[in-house]
Formats: sequence, structure tokens, C-alpha cells
Amino acid sequence: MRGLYLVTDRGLCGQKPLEDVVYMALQGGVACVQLREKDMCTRVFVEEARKIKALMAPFQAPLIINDRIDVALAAGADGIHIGQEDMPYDIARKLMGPRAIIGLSVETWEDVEMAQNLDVDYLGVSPVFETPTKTDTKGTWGLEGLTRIRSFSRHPLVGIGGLNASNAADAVKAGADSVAVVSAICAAPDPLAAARKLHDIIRKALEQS
Ligand code: TZP
Ligand code: MG
Repeated sequence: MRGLYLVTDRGLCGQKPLEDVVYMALQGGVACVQLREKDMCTRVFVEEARKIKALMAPFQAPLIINDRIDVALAAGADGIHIGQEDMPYDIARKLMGPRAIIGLSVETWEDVEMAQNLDVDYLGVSPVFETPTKTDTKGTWGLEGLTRIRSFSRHPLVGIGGLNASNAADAVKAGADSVAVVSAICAAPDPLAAARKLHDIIRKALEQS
């Protein structure tokens, strides 16, 4: 996992359909899309995931489904992202298979240590900074936390939470392989321009790190 990572929030897309925002973000250079739906019935979630999967076909980026293994399997998604209260990693791996991408959120140092023994594909360092987009968090890691995890963990790191064009390069310098954003793309007046700018910043920072 490397580069710009979009996590969706259709509520933040305003008048724009989520599919349009995802498409623009892909054109702007996002390397991964995570479909995150917290209040959607299973039937509609599967339909949405299938639509997004189809529109992503011309791009190299994988589609990750937040939390819902059933939806990921139904839509032929490339992977899932799980939190500490979601399906345990071992079971998720059995259900998703050896080739699936599985990302795991780490919110505490204990989570980081536990993850060292798991063959997850990346750690979601959550949250790097405070964010109004997700408030049920256990504090923030800050750039120092990101650096501390980088020096310990064997896994690629995806930073998330309060990241945008003003601090994405700092997150990469602190140790993030990938920068995940919700509002910086979904709530942007021009998601394509926002993604392009972030992609550029992150690419340059990765080249220098
Ligand atoms: N997980 C940790 S923070 C967060 C999620 C889904 C939300 C990040 O949103 P934003 O708008 O990029 O700060
Ligand atoms: Mg979750």
C-alpha cells in the first residue's frame, strides 16, 4: 500500500454522487479506494460496491470494503479493512482468502504489538490527528506516533485522520507509506483537483523518503 488512499463518505460528497467523486479521485491519482458505509442496508451496499468495482476497472487501484466481508465477497472486491472491534484477522483471512488485501486499524500501542504477528497487508494508523469525520477514537498518534510505529512495525503504514494537502508530506516523512483521506477529497469542491494535488505532494514526499 503506497500513495494516496481514498476512504469514502457519501454524506460529505454533498450534491455529488459518490461514484462521480470516486471516479474523479481515481483520475487524480488515488492508489486505493475504501468503500465505507455505516448506514446502508446490505442489498444496497452490495449494489454500490459492484458499481464502484466496475467503474474502477480501467484503473490499477484496488477496491477495499470497510468491515463487511460479506459485501467484499459479493462484489468481488480486492480486500477489506477491519478495525479492532470487527472480525478477528485470522477469521477474516480464512474467509477472504490468501490473495485478499487485509488492512487493520491500530489505535493503541498494544494493537501495534499484536499486529506484528499477523500477516495483515497494512496497518491503518488511526487517527494521526483529530478529525470531525470520526470522533469515536482513542486519542491521536500524532507524527511522533507514526514515527514510533514505523520504527517498530514490519507492515506498510497508512496514516488516517486529519490529513490533507497541508500535512500529507509530513505524514510521509514521519513514516507513512500511504496517506488516507476522507474529507480532503469527498468534501472538496473539485475532488479531481484535490486528489491530483495530494497525489503530487505524496509522490514527491515518497521519492524523498
Ligand atoms: N478512521 C480514522 S480517522 C477517520 C477514519 C475513517 C476519518 C478521517 O477523515 P478525514 O476527513 O480524512 O480526517
Ligand atoms: Mg470498522
